[in-house]
Order: sequence, then structure tokens, then C-alpha cells
Amino acid sequence: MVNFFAILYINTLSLIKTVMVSQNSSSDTAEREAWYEKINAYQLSPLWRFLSTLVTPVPRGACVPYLWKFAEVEPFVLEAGELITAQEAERRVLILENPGLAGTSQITTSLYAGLQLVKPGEIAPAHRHTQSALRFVLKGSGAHTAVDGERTVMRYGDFVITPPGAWHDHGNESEEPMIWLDGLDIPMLAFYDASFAEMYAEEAQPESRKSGHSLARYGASMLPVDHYRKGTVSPIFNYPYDRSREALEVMRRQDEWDPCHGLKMRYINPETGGFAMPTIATFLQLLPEGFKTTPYRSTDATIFVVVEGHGHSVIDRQKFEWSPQDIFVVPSWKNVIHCPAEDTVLFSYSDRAAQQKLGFFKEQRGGVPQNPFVA
Ligand code: 1HN
Repeated sequence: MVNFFAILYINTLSLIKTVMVSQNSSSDTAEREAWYEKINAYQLSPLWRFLSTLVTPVPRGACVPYLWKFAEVEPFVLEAGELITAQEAERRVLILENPGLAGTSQITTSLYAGLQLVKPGEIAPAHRHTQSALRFVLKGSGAHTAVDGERTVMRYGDFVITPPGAWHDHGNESEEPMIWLDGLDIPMLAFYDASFAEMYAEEAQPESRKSGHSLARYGASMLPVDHYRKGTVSPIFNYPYDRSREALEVMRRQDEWDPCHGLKMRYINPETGGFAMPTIATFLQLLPEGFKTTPYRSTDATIFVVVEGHGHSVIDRQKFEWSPQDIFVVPSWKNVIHCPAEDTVLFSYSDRAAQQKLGFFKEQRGGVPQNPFVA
């Protein structure tokens, strides 16, 4: 099967089309149509009518490129704060829904994104679920999230993890409203029909460890002696922006910049060196002023957050101008180039962690056509 497709790929995509769409409904006779209806009553249908849409020569998802300007959507997030409390809403979030995936609450076919508001004095009550969540802080400073008994205070640009199954609640003891991006693997859990969730008995969970404990224990390039791999998710649950940003700044003087990515680092689970989360891959990259990336495409539709800098990206030949706090989506297998007008830092997340484990992940650099079966 694989060899069959590999040969076809080399013989150009149009050939694939003619071969794979060899049977379509327009060539069906009245006799066939009647027969399809007859078998349909038995929950049967002929594969040859659907094969070309089921097994496409290249990714053909409905996800489209899109950009949310933070300055445009922030007022609505704040208005939500006048309409409903965090407690009543459980999570007061405006979902970022991809225009190509209307009605699905999806930002890509496998991922969810939303903007969450927690106002001073509020608590978003403790609960847990099998979905993994990440937070990326966009506005305000000083609110906390508690994960399995440990609190972490959140600041602009911090990347915070809620592992699957972990109790978590949020509170804001600062004077300012806080807004962060939530990224979850909701569509993946839905696909596998594996969602479980429950509320905690109290509004907030008790603190059982000192704030900062996880980062000290696992985030100082050391592990406790005799500590070996425990789980599928990083034991660090706040990757503070100041640390990650400082690393990029020091590296820029020495490291070679990747033509497609600039200086791009992935957040890791220090126990394994793998991605920090089991299903979601997360990255932070520095694109120096004037650095124009070469075209890149990959099978992991990616959500980018502009942390610092102005500029634009061209996605599938569409231009998107961005500034700090803006969020944009690059769909699977659409070429992207980034053109920073000043030093730029982008945070991004995608389902690459899952795709690599399952062996689906493919990428193509520099816009050079190549056979994805060989890549
Ligand atoms: C959730 O638990 C949070 O804990 C945010 O802040 C967004 C969206 C769907 C399901 C659970 C949170 C969520 C969510």
C-alpha cells in the first residue's frame, strides 16, 4: 500500500487524482445507485465512492489560517467579566474557534484554544479532567494556578501545564485582571471518546507543597538521586518566561539560526528529554529583526502566540500582520514564512508530541518538493 502511494507521489499529484478518483458518483449507473440504497439499509456503504476523500494524497483538513488581534478581542474578554463570575462559569473563557471548523470549538482539528479571564479576588473552582491543558499568560501578573497541591504565581509569557488528571484551580490575589491563553487537547480526547472530569469537593484545594518546589526539584538541570522516569508529563508545571527568554538571548550570540525557525527551542520534560506534555508540543523561538524565514510546512497545525515584536507571517500566501499578544494558526501542510520587523519572540503549540509518538509527523523545509514517504 505504502509503496503504491510512494510511486504515485513521484509521478505527480495529478496522476494520483486520476487514479484515486477513478470511481466517482457521476459514473454511477441507476443500477448502482439503487444498489447503494439497498445496502444502506444494512449500514453498509461502498468504499470506492469515498476512498479519495478518506485517503487524501496530502492533508486536506478544514482548518484555515487565521489571526486574532488581542487588541480587538480583549474588550470582549473583559466584558465577559461583567456578565458572569468565574465561579458561575466554572471557567470564564472565550473560545478561539477556527473559521473553517465552525461549531466545533476547535482551533485546529486536534486542539482547542481559549482566552480565560480571572478578575482580582476570584477563584476558578478546582476540578480535574483527562484532557491536558497549558496556560500561556498574556495580560496581568500575580494570579496563581494550583496543580495537585502546589501553587505557582503566573507572569507574562509563563508557560504553565495542567497534567491530565491533576486537580487544578486558579485564583487572583493581584489588583489586576489576568488573561491567559488556554490550550487543550480536547478534540483528541473526544476523538478517542476518553473524556472524564470531576469537581473537587471544595472550591480550592489545600496547599500541600511550597510554591516553587517543582521548579527547584526538577528545573535546575538536576534530578533527585534514584529518580527515574515517572510519568508521561513534565514534573515542572511552570516554565517561567524570564528564564526561557534569557536562554534565547544568550544563545543568539553563538548559535546558528535555523533558516526556517530562527532560534527555536522546545520545552521538555526533564525526566525524559521528550516534550513537556504527552500530546501537545510547545516551543519558544527568537526571530531577530529583519530575519525572514524560509518556507516551512509540517503536518502539525500550529498555534502561535506573539510574545514580543511586530512583523508579519505569510501563511498559504495570505499575509497576517501581528503584534504582541496576537494569536494565529498555521494549518497542517500549509507553508509559512515569518517576517519580523523587530526582534520577535513566538510561543507555539501543536499536536506534534502525539504525531511523533504515533509516527505521523512529517515536515518539509524550504518549500522544496520532496516525497513525504521518504522524508
Ligand atoms: C479547563 O479546565 C480550564 O482549568 C480552561 O482553566 C479551559 C476548557 C475546556 C475544558 C476544561 C482551566 C477549559 C478547561
